[in-house]
Amino acid sequence: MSKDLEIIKEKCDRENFEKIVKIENNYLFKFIVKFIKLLNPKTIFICEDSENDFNYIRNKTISDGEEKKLSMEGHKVHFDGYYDQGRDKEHTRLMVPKGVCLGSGLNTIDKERGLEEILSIMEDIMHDRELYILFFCLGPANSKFAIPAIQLTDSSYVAHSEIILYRPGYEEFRRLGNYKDFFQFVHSAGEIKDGVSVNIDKRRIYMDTEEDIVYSVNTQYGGNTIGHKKLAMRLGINRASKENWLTEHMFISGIHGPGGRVTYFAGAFPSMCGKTSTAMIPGETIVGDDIVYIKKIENKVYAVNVEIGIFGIIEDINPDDDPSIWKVLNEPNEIIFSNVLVAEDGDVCWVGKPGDVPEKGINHSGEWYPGKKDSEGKEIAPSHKNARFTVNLKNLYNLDINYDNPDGVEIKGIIYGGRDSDTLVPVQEAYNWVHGIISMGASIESETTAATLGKTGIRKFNPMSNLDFLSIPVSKYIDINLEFGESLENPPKIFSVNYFLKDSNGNYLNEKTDKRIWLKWMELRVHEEVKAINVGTGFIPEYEDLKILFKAVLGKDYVKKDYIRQFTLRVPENLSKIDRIIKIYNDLGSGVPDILFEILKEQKTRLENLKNKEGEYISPFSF
Ligand code: SPV
Ligand code: MN
Repeated sequence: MSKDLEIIKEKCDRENFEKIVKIENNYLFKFIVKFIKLLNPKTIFICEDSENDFNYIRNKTISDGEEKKLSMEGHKVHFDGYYDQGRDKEHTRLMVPKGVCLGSGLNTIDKERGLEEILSIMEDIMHDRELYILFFCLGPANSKFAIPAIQLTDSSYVAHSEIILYRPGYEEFRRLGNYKDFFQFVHSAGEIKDGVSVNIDKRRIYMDTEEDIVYSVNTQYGGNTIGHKKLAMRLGINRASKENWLTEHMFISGIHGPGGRVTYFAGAFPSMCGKTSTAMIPGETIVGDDIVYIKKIENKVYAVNVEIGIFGIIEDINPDDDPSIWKVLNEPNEIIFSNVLVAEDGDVCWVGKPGDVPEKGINHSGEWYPGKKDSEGKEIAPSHKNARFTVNLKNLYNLDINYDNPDGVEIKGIIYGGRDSDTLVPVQEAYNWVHGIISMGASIESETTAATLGKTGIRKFNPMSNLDFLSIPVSKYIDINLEFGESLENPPKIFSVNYFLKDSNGNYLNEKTDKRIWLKWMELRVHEEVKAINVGTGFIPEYEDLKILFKAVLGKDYVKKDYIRQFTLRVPENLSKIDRIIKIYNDLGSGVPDILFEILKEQKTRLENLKNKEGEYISPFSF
């Protein structure tokens, strides 16, 4: 027996030891030993791809208090600490070796310093705890897309979330044998009191893309801890950049067109800006809602959902707007609710759920009652804005038949969205790939939300909605996106959408359901079945086509007045946006492709000419 296996054996019982030996991967054994020495767990549990092992984790969530059972079977609730309710951007850092520069916009720390800090925080941290070792596969197993990945954690909640959200990977590891390029995640919730991490001041999420390893400590919130989610995204973006494919913050949906045709779209939106609700839109079918790998295969574009579940926002989920999720949440499926309000009878409540709010209950602040204030005097809502549900896709009736297809689905359209109250029209199509990547994807600005800690409502630059997750310089990332489509004869069409446009009184100009129409219109555009109007920033829909779609899909009369209000070209706002984006890229310094400035300046000239001819606010009927 090797020295490494001997060390592992000391911490395992026979059953668990046999499970690890069967993988026959020396790189894996070395990795585990390194962390046994650092974390010093009391015991180790190895999780195979079996219900038996998954049940072990599920039971642990209850016995160690990280989750509690709710009244409906399969439903459980987990609370993160009061100050641990979102991604901690400040303490999430890429560790970079000396001499490497990732440019501005990315949060970095010198690798030597970072490692020293994180390793010292993690030292001995599991001395009184069990270490769970879990294996997953990002993307469908045994496919061109698959990336095997391992999670070490002492949190049964994190382990449980991953069992719901990712494809099992123990058998994939066995199949691969002595394979070394797996992603590695090491997490400890740190000291726990009343089920939550207490040492929040020492919360750190440090990433090492050279070694494909991410460390996370003293936190429980999923975006900081579930390795295979946003932590794997940083590793994925780095790997993709070297191998000429893409890792994106996107949903995938099958949009159902005329004659039973299904056309797949992928769409990037910043957190809490309608990505999941778009993926879940009634009448269409979902492949995924958060993270995709996109590859070129024989001159076409294919994508897979990296995950197999949803870690979705629960606020405002209601039976009318979200029938599929509503059904899932009200049936005895395996669900983890996080940071919701739990009433005395074990029923779950969230802001925006139809019905009365209970007079008391338990939420992320402990015992809750209406009017309760926190230590800063701020009133505590029944549920946190970033409260979520975790559920496997197989429970959805609107799941697309290709959701687990190892070949992926062919992507014909790419959508970029953001939270923009005053600039972009509700939907428009780019002139071509390069124009779309630059003027839409690379130019996304979005008002901040509660998905990250900090102030909300501030306009922030967020290229491809991926800025938080980049592990390579922004300029290089833009370049890779440009190149990806340029080599294709027939790249996917690119669109931008804006669900958040308001009038001058601050009222939304669209109904939530209008996005169904934009999707149907984009589907028709991909197949060149409707015309469009060139307005200088792209192509917008013709009124008559929307009118037909509104009637057919929503049974609504779409009046000209609404069309004009929604699709009026707002020239001053568009010009200011271009100036802001040019300044941001200028400030990034060298490396930004020249074409980016050229495309934006051309757009500016087009808009200025239009302004001279037609004025500042131009009706779509004036084109
Ligand atoms: C997001 O914030 O984009 C999410 C949830 O999808 S998190 O896991 O926090 O990233
Ligand atoms: Mn996300």
